[in-house]
Amino acid sequence: MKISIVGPGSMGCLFAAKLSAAGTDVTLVDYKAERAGRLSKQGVVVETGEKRETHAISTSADPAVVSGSDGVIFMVKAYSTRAAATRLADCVRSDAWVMTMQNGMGNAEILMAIFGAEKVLAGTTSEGATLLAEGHIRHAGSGETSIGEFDGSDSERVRELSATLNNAGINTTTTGNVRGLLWKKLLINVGINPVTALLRIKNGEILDRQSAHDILCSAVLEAEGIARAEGVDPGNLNAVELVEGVARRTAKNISSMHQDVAAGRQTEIDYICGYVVAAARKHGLRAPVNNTLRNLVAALTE
Ligand code: KPL
Repeated sequence: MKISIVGPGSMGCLFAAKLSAAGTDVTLVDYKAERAGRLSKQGVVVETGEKRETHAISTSADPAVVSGSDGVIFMVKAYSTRAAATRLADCVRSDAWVMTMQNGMGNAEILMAIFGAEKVLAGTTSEGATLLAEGHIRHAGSGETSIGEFDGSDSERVRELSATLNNAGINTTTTGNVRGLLWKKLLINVGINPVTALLRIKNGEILDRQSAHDILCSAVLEAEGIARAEGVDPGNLNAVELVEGVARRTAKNISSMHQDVAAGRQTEIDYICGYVVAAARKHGLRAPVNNTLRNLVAALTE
């Protein structure tokens, strides 16, 4: 299977390195030509505990590189999905799939509008990775990855991709309930990302601080209520325990939003807490905890 991964951030580098180490033909796609050149030359460096490995990965800013791929995984920030997909729109093969493996909501809808609904897969991962420098990451905690057809159908291409990811050591399951899956990931991001970004703490520290943990609980329970108002079945779960479990497994990770705030970059808050607030409004409901978290994080980078 030949895969293109769009976005050389922490998660893009992690997936590219793991797939390439397992023998999959993988290409990283960037939009910055100079950075792509440097990454191709220096490779992707992955630190895991005391171990440090360098993986030679072909990286390109030429949209045409995706034309040889069986599938394209989008791992750019949610606010860049439209621009990235538009750049590649004419180069993705007619029989190829495209998959969002991003934080935040609304990415699959953008991919469907640009590539056609029949091409779109969606997935989530709770792997924890920190970008230490360009093309240099720390894999701070393993997590679960789940993928499926956006329309919920069963398909050979999803089974094949799942096998490829598992073969690369990325613990992957398939699901027929992608909407529930995306909301489940949203609950994780709602509970962990803003709190860690605002307090500048690692994921695990939320569990050690009573007040931080209180905020996590209020934000997650509020968002879960909105998911139910949306008619989403996030599965048989205790939402707070789900988020606590991820915080525990990725305890040493610096969440993506914390990394963004520390680097002075735009965050994905509008696609996480902001999405919950907008979804609540559609049903005549309010989501004051998520609204306040949204405003606090937005104020940090305004
Ligand atoms: O998705 C993440 C993120 O940082 O964005 C988690 C799962 C919270 C891991 O840090």
